[in-house]
Amino acid sequence: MSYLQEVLEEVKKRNPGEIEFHQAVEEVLISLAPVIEKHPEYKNIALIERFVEPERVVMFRVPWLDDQGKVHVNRGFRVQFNSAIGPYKGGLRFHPSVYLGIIKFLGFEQILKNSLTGLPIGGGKGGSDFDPKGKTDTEVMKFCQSFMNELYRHIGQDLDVPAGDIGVGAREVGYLFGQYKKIKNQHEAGVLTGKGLAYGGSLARKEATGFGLIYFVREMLAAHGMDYKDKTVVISGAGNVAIYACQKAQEYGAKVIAMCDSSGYILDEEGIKLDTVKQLKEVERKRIKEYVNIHTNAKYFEGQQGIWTIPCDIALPCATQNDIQLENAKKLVENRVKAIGEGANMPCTNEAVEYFLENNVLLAPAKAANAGGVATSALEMSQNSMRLHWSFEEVNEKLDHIMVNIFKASQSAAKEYGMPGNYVAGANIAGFLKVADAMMSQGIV
Ligand code: NDP
Ligand code: 2IT
Repeated sequence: MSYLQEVLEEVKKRNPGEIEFHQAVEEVLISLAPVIEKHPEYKNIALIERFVEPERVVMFRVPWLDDQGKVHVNRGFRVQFNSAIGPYKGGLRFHPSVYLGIIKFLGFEQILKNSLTGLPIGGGKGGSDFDPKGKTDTEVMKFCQSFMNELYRHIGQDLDVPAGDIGVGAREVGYLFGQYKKIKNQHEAGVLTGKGLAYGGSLARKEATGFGLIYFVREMLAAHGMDYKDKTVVISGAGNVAIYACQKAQEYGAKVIAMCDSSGYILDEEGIKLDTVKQLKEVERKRIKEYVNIHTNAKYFEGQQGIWTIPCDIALPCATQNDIQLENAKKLVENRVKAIGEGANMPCTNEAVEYFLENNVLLAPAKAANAGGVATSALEMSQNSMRLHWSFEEVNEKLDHIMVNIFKASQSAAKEYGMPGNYVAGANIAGFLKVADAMMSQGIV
């Protein structure tokens, strides 16, 4: 058995039941084989064994009172995975499916993603099995305050800097920040990112993940002689990432025809009217099916998975993990999809990724393609440290530049290690080499 295979088997044995974590580790370790061949010294210092083991895991009780006075108990998590290149950095996810295996997969991916940004941020992730859906503002606030009553001990602007993810947006970050400030009696702006603009947030952070995805895919298409003009695009999700991916794709002349939430999808052959989606999702917090009441030409289909049966040139999964499974991948290829851009984290199963690559579909992997969000979070931290604000244009320009660099790094690593055009392997290798170098330099810690 090879060194990497041994480590993978050990990960599965030591972390029983954490299937998403196994999946994420497997995908990365497979692509590191040529790196280990070139650097046999990594084995002697157990570099990979250390890389797959979080530096620290915190799990805690989050009790809160609903509006009727009933007590609920949720579970909170923060996984501080790797601090080799900077303070732990990564979002918080509030979703009923959250358990340790999900947070560990996200934290593990975040190490390499953050490395790819070229900015000084380590990898971490957190969250809770709390479901914000159907809760009142007061209930969400009380939950966030209780969550922070424990989390504050473990975070700080030079220690660990959380942000949003599924179910955590500006509203939740605001309540979390308010409670942190109350406990610490200090306006430590850089402790959280994705903040409101009135108290230290960065312009363009809200747009950053979606815009960044579109910039990365633009570079990938260009490298293969294509662009967005008149391309048909299908986007899963209707949250933060999906909305701003849609906006930028439309600006580049693409025709986005479908979006979804976890209940079902809308198909608008004339092109999605994004203002309606923003109003329904960002303002009213309603379901996507309401869209067809406003635009009667559009159709709504119950069930989210059917979205992948729609013929399109570019598919952008921006909802959640394992959204595109092998069967969906086969259907997309049959319908002649040209490119996949992963806006969500691990939205394609490993089998689906393999199938796309075998069938010469361009694939922009999540840890490279959605890194614009965390990169802009790091720019928010910089602005907080300097106590100043950059304009929207300035941040957006920096973001574009970062995405171009991430594409180039993934492209050249893929080429150097004998897999040209395989941006999945390229991103894993480019991200890993910097982390490995930093870990090597810092001794056995
Ligand atoms: P939001 O909470 O804003 O939106 C999530 C969207 O995905 C909603 O439309 C939601 O539908 C849908 N969704 C969530 N879970 C499921 C599910 N199990 N099945 C089907 N649809 C689902 O989250 P974000 O847009 O912020 O995050 C989307 C993805 O992007 C996640 O994978 C996240 O990790 C990743 N990401 C986010 C970044 C950020 O800056 N926000 C940065 C990089 C990656 P519903 O409302 O019905 O639940
Ligand atoms: O998955 C991700 O990169 C995020 N949810 C954003 C993390 C961040 O710290 O901005």
